[in-house]
Amino acid sequence: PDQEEALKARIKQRLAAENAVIVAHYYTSPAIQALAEETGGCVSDSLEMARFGHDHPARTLVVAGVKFMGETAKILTPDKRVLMPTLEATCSLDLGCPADEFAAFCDAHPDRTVVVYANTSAAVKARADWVVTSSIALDVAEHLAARGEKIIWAPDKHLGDYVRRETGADILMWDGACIVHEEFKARGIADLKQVYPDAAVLVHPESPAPVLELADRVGSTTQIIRAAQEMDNERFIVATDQGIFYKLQQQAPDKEFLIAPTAGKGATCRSCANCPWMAMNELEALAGVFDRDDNEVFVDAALGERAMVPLRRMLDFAA
Ligand code: CIZ
Ligand code: SF4
Repeated sequence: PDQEEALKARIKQRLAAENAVIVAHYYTSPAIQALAEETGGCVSDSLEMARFGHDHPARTLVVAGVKFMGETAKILTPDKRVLMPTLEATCSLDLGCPADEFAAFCDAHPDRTVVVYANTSAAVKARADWVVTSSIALDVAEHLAARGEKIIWAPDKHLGDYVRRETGADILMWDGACIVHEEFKARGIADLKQVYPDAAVLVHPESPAPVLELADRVGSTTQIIRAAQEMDNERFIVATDQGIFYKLQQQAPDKEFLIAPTAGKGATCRSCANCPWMAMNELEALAGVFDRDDNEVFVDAALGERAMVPLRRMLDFAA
């Protein structure tokens, strides 16, 4: 604890000296989220992180999340310095959608509007017509379907399936998945519901269809937090990364949250459903963030300009 306090004090001092602010995701550790809040930074989903980083006057953004979030920040604010605790923090969706293969896939279907999830590289975004996050995925698909547009959806097939079921949009799917959300098990959730019949089930749409079928609400991280505040239930079973429990407990302190079961784990699992790349955002790495030379995010200027187009479309649509 003393060591943690010392690290936090050091980070605060460096943030002030460097005119920097922390932009953190809900899936980072409680210590990181608390520090971001104490220092005037933000804790949010990837859409709000993008907006916050763009609007904030700080010269340097310290992005505590995964690589695509740092890249998005750099694309939207090329004049700012964007640092990350480590550039090794990536995402199975980003890894599962290599830009060259994706470009060939799009080239083979030129009649389709290309919609990519925010969880992709700058090069994949540069090939897209739209970028979406889970909080606006349904709205964008509905908008496109209403205009009669056929869609390429990448990379998350579970989110894409959900969008297709809900909107009836004509979707050609890339085969990608999130290694965290894909592990939630409908059987385990049903068993837990037997123990706590009063609990409402909140599910992120990166989860497989059988899990979504058990949901009382399906939504993005922000929508899950809102549901927990609004719904009358006192107990919730939550199928998303357990990092979100920090915000859930903060925003709904009188309620109880249980992590949805994943493969081979029991109902009281505390270490499951935790993104290994988000977990790389440790306090030690954050304390050293200004002193290394291997953790600044750069995006090729021409590529960034092309990726900016669908990103701006996303922000304007969500506004
Ligand atoms: O699973 C993720 O990485 C999410 C939910 C990102 C986001 O949009 O906030
Ligand atoms: Fe990617 Fe899943 Fe980790 Fe989010 S939780 S960063 S989608 S691997």
